[in-house]
Amino acid sequence: MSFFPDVPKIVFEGRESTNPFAFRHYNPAEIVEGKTMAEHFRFAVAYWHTMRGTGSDPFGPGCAVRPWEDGTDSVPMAQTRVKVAFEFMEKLGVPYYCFHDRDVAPEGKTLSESNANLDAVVKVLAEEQQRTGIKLLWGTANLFSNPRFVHGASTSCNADVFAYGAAQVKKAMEVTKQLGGENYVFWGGREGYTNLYNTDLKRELDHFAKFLHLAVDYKTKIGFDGQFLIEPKPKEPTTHQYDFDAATCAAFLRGYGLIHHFKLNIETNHATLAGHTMMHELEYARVNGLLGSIDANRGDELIGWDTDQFPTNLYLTTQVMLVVLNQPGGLGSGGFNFDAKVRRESFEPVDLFHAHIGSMDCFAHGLKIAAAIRRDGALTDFVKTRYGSWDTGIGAGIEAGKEDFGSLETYMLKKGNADANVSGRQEMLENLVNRYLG
Ligand code: XUL
Ligand code: CO
Repeated sequence: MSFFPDVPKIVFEGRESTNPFAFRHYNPAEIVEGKTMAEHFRFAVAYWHTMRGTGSDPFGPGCAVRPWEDGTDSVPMAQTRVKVAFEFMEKLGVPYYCFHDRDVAPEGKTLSESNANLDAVVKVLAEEQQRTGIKLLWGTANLFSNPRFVHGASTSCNADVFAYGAAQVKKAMEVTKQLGGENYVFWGGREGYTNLYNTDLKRELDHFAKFLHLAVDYKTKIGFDGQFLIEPKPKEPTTHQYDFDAATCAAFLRGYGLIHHFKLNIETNHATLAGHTMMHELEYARVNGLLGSIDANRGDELIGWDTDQFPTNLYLTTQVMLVVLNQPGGLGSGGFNFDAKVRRESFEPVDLFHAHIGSMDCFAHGLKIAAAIRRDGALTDFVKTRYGSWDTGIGAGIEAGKEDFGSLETYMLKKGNADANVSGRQEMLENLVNRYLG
C-alpha cells in the first residue's frame, strides 16, 4: 500500500526538464569539487514540520489534508506515520531525517509512559532505516511544548523541571545512539527570558552550562560518538534567547569550558531574526571552528518572524555554498536539514514534494554556481590582494607579534602618513557574482 500513489520516484532529468516531479540540478551522483552532490548536502527531512505540521496558525486550526492520519495521537498512529515518512523520503531520494522525541511518539502521562511510547516507535524507525538505508542525521528532545517548560527547561526557576529536562535528553540521546544518529542537537527552546524583574540571569546561564556539561558526561558514559550541536536563535519564544547567534554561542561555550564538545547548527531564519545574513552566521561559525550543520530554510522579509519557509533563493544558496565549500571536509557529520514547512495554503500531501524538490534543486544550483566562482578565483584573489599589506613589511611584523605600540609609533612618525586606501569595489564584486547566476 502506498501513501503517495500519484507521486513517482523523483529523479534527475536535467536543466531543460519541465517535469515538476524531477530534479533539474540535484544530481546525487554528480561530482563537484571532488565530492558527489549527495555527499556535499546530506539532505534531511525535518519530521516535525513534514510529518506533524498541520498548517495551523494563530488565527485558525490546521487545515492540512493528510489522508493517513486517523485523528488520534496514539502509538499505532505514530507507527503508521513512520511508514509514511519513509515512503516520502524514499520517493524524494533524501538520505537523512531529523526528529524531536515528541514528534515521533506521543507524550504519555508520566515520563516512563513517554519513554515506553518512544521505544515502541523507535522500533519501527529502526526497521524502516534498515529497509531503506535512510539514516538519522540528528535527534533532539522537545523541551518547550509541554506547559511544564513554561519558564524554560535547564534555565527554569523550578529545579524539578531541570531534572525532567535532563531525563528527557538522556532518553533522547540513548535513542539517537540506538538509531545510529550522527549528531545530537540542542536548540534552547525556552532557554531565555522575557523580563529581568523576575529573572536571575546569572543563575540561569550557570544552569544552562551545567545541563550541557551533564550531557557531555553522559555522552562519554554511553559512548555516543555523534557530534553535539547547539542551534542559535535570538528570540521567539522568549524575548531574549540565551543562544542569540553564533558569536553569543561561541562566547558562552568558551566561557563555560564547553567549546571542544560542541559545534553549531546554523539556521537561516534564525540568522535573519538576529539581524545577520546566513552567510555571516556561517562564516562566523566557520572561522571559529564551529560550523557543524545547517537548518536550511528562510524567513519572509516582509514579516520578520520565524516563518520557516523552504529556501528558493539562488543568492542565498550560492552564499551558503561559498562558505561551506571553503571549509575543508564541508559540514563533516552535519548536513542540510529542511527545517521548513509548507504554507498553510499548500495543504495537499503533494505540496510536501514540491517544497523539498525546489529547495534541493536550489541548493544544487547554488553549489554549481559557488564552485564556478571558486574556480574562477576572482573573489578569493580580490580578498587576498585587499589584505596584501599584512603579508609583508609592518603588517607581517604585527601579525608575527614583533611590534608594539612604541615601534608602531616610530614607524609612523618616520613614514608621516598611512598608505592610501584602495576601493572595496563592492558593486563590481556583486556584478561578478551576478554574472555566474545568469
Ligand atoms: C525552532 C527550531 C527547532 C530546532 C530543533 O525554531 O529551529 O525546530 O531546529 O529543536
Ligand atoms: Co531549526
